[in-house]
Amino acid sequence: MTFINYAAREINCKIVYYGPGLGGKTTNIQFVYDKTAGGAKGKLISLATETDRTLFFDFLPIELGTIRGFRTRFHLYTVPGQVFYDASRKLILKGVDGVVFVADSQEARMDANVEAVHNLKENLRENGYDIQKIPYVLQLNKRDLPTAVPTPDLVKTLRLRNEPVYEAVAPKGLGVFDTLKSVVKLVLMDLKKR
Ligand SMILES: Nc1nc2c(ncn2[C@@H]2O[C@H](COP(=O)(O)OP(=O)(O)OP(=O)(O)O)[C@@H](O)[C@H]2O)c(=O)[nH]1
Ligand SMILES: [Mg+2]
Repeated sequence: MTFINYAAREINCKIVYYGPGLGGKTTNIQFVYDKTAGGAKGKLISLATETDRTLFFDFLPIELGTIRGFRTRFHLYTVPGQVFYDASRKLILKGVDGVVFVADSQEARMDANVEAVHNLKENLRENGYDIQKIPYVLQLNKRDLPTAVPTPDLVKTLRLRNEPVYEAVAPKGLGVFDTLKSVVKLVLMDLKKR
């Protein structure tokens, strides 16, 4: 639900990072925050538990230039991945324009990945969105770990449609901006269609 403010000549889009607990969603937007120039970013707001797990969401507004005279602002959100925060996840998906699924490549997290994909589908549906149609990118994070499952296997299990797939090591920033640029592009293409 892109918000276009004609008076202020602004386009506001919402991107949600979704995925299993500890998969690296917060690390992704933390990296974006660290590498984005001061003028182009707002405050990174994180509501976290004492152990740095996302409690409600993280929020980061960034500005990505102008399109036909409109300033475009992307609001990046992460959901809390822990299973019992489902009500928060559902709420955070309201008004979403694009989704990044951050998968944890570790073998031991495969069930959690599959469950999170299923949970995303369900929560999108309950908010009136179709996972087959919404701008969507799959990120395979934690590629640096020795227990990482081979990429083709992850793709086979987790890819939902022909969505773009990126390998990532979020703390090092590998794949982080490729993923973001890709979902931004899909959101803007989607916007053009309307
Ligand atoms: N080795 C490695 N560790 C990572 C990677 N990405 C994230 N981590 C670590 O994994 C832990 C969890 O990362 P977060 O970004 O907090 O995970 P999250 O998905 O936001 O977790 P929740 O908020 O609980 O849903 C942190 O200790 C990160 O440093 C990666 O690519 N490789
Ligand atoms: Mg988090």
